[in-house]
Amino acid sequence: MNRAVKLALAVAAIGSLLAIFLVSALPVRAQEQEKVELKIQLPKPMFIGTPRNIKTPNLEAITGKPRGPFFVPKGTELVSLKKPVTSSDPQPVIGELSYVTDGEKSGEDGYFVELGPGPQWVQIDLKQPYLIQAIVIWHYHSQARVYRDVIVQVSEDKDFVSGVVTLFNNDHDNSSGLGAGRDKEYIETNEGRLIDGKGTKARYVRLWSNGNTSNDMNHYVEVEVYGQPVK
Ligand SMILES: [Ca+2]
Ligand SMILES: [Ca+2]
Repeated sequence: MNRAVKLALAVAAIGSLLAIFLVSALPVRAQEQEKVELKIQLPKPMFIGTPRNIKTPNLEAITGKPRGPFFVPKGTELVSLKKPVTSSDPQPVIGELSYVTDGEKSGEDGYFVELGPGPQWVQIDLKQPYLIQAIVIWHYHSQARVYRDVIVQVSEDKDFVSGVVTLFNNDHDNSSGLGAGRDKEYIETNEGRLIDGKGTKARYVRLWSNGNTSNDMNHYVEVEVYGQPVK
């Protein structure tokens, strides 16, 4: 066999190996990365028009437009429904902690849980780790208001001592003491606020707030966590 033939055979062999690799690897990757629009069931809006007189230093621009689509990997599902909820305020002033994950999102009275004043958190135990793609929060949506120091963290540690990832933090002046955040404050609506989970692996989700522009109390109508099981 002369050198040219040997070289041609070697190139052919490498080429076919590469082809096998590409054919076997590509469909898996394409499947993993296939994105679909996240479908979120929204409650009925409770107010319309321009929010009145909200004075707060770190508010995002109000567009009045609906939230655009949010895309998640195919196979992402609601993983928080009816999951257990704990809180820094274990005895809510109004309602029950279970309201946070009961699937009811109405803005009417009787659907929100009220926690005491000052910085408070609620925590959802997803019962197993998930790749978290999105968290949607409805604090209270029958009146335009801004909740202070909204901080969303995830962890595999139920005490949030180690491995804590902060996904959202709009406490621009660090008044809640968890570190200053760069996210903007926002007005509550029936759309809730969608936080990008960025595929973070975690079992527990902890959400902080520190009163709001109408009163010092903390409220939740519902929190939804969307994720994929960890394989
Ligand atoms: Ca609820
Ligand atoms: Ca603050």
